[in-house]
Amino acid sequence: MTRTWWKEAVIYQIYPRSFMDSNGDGIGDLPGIISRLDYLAHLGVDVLWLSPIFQSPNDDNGYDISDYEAIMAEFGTMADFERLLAEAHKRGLKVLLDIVVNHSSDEHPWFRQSRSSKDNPLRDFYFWQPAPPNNWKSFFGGSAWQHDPATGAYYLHLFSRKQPDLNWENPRLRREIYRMMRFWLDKGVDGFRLDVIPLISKRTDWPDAYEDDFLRTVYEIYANGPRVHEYLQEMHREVFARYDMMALGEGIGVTPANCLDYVGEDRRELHVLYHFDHMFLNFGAGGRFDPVPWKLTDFKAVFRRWDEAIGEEGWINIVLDNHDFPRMVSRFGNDGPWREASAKLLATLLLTMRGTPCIYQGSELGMTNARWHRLDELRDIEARNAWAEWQANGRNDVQAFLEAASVNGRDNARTPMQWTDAPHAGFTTGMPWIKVNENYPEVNARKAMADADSVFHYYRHLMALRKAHPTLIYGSYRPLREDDEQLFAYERRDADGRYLVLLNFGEAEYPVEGLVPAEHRWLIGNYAMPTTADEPLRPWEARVLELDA
Ligand code: TEU
Ligand code: CA
Repeated sequence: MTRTWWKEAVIYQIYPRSFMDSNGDGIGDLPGIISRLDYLAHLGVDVLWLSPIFQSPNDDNGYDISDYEAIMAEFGTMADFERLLAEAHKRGLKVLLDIVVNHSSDEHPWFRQSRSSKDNPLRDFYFWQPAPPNNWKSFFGGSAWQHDPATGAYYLHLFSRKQPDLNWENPRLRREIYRMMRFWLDKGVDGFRLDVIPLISKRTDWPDAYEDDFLRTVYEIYANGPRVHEYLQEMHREVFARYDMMALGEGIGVTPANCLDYVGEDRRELHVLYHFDHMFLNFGAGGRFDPVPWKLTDFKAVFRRWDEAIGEEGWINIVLDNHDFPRMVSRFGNDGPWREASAKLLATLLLTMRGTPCIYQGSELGMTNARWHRLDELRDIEARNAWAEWQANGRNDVQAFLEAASVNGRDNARTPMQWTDAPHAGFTTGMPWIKVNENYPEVNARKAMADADSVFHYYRHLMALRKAHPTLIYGSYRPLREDDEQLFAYERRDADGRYLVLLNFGEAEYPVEGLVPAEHRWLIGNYAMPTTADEPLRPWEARVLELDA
C-alpha cells in the first residue's frame, strides 16, 4: 500500500453557486471563494473540490458545460480563477476541478455543429439514432432519447435534455477531452473530480433497460460499459500519468465486485472513487422522491463490504453528503434536539473511516435540510422534472411531493452557506438564487468559530487527530457488533497503533460492557471525557479511544 498525499488529505467540497457571493447578484462566485480561503485554511482541510466552474447555461447548475476552457460568466473570469488557484496554493490548499465529460451542454459548439446536419464532421461527437433504439430513461425523468427537428433524428441524454451524452467511441472526441484536461493541469490544478465517469462507455447494441428498476439499469446497463477501462487507461496514459495529480471518480454504478478494476493501484486508471451504496439506501422503488426507511445494519454493512473489496489494493473517498444528497445530519443524524451531537458523531465517522474523507460545505457547521413549503422554492431540475412526472402519472399531492423533497431533494444541500446571522446569512447582499435555510441565526460560521465547543472546532480537532495518528488513515478496519441497530463500532489498527471508535446512533444510552478494554485512553469525543471506564454512551455520543496495540 503506497502512501500518498491524496490518501492523507481531507477534501472540502465547494458548491460555488452557494458558497459566497462577492458582487451582490445573489450567486456565489470565485472572488467569494477567495475571500473565504482563510476560513478554509483555519478549518484545516487540505484539498478543495470545486463543483463545475466552466461556462454553462446552468440547466443543471454547471454540470452542463458549454465551454470547457472558459469560466462561467456568473462565477467570474479566468483571471479570478488563476488568482484563486494562486491564493489557495499559498495557503497549502490543493484544488480539484469537477469536470463533466460524460456529456456536454446542448449549447456547446460541438453539439451545435453535430445537430446541424447528418454529415457534419462533428456529428459523431454525440449519439444519434433515427428512432429510439430502446426504452432507456433519463436520471431526470422521461425518455433518454430526444427528438431533434434539425435532422429529424434522436440524440441520447442520460441526464437532462440539455445534457447530450458525448460519444467516447470517437477517438477525436477523446483526444479533445485529454487536451482540455492537460490545459487545466498545466495551469497548476491538482486534479479532477470526474463526474459519472463509469457511464462514458455505452453499450452500443442498445439493450433495453429494466422497466421497473432504474437503479439496476444504472448498475447493469448504463455503467461499466464494454470499453470504460480502455478509455480510463488511455486517459491515465495521456493525462494523469504526466502530473502529480488526483483523479477522483464519481463512482455511480461501481460495486465492491468491480471497484478494483477502477482504482486498483496496478490498473493505472483512477486514483480514488466514491460510491453510492449507502447514499441510495433510502431511495424507494420510485427513486429519490420515494424515500423509505433505512437500517443502521444496512448502512454499516456497506462500509464493511467496501473496505473488504478495496483491501490493500485500492483506495476510496468517504462521503456522507454532497450537492446531490440531503444534509447528512438530517439524513443519518438528528437535526432536532441532537443536531450538534449527531453532527459531531457523523464527523467522527467521516474522519476515522479508512479512505480519503470529503467534507461537504456547511457540514462543519452542522447545517441541516431546509423545509420546502412551495414548489416555486425548488431550483433543482431533478425535482422540477420529478414533479412533472408525478403529475403525468396522476399524482397531484403537492404536500406529499414537498415532504419527499424536504427529506431527499438535492436543493437541501444547495441552500447558501451560512456565514453570519446578518440577512441572507451573510452569503449575499442581494437576493439569493435559492432561499437561505431559516435556521441561519443559530447555525452560522461566525457563531461556530466563537464557540470552542462547536461542530466547527470539533472538525478541526478531528482533523488534527487524524494527522497525528496515521493509523486512522492507513490502519485496517474491523467492525464490531455488526447486527446492532444502534451502535456503529469499529477498530482501526496497524503496527503503529490500535483505536476503537464508538458511535451511538440514537437517543437511548448504550452500555459499553464488553466493548472497552480495561487499558485505554480517551482521545476525543462529542461529550466530556467519561468519568468512569464503564460510563454508558450518552445520546448520539461518539468516542475515539486509543488501545494498547
Ligand atoms: O451526479 C450523478 C448522480 O449520480 C446523481 O445525479 C444522482 O445519481 C442523481 O441525482 C439520482 O437521483 C452527477 C453530479 O454530481 C450531479 O450533480 C449531476 O446532476 C449529474 O452527475 C449529471 O451531471
Ligand atoms: Ca456573485
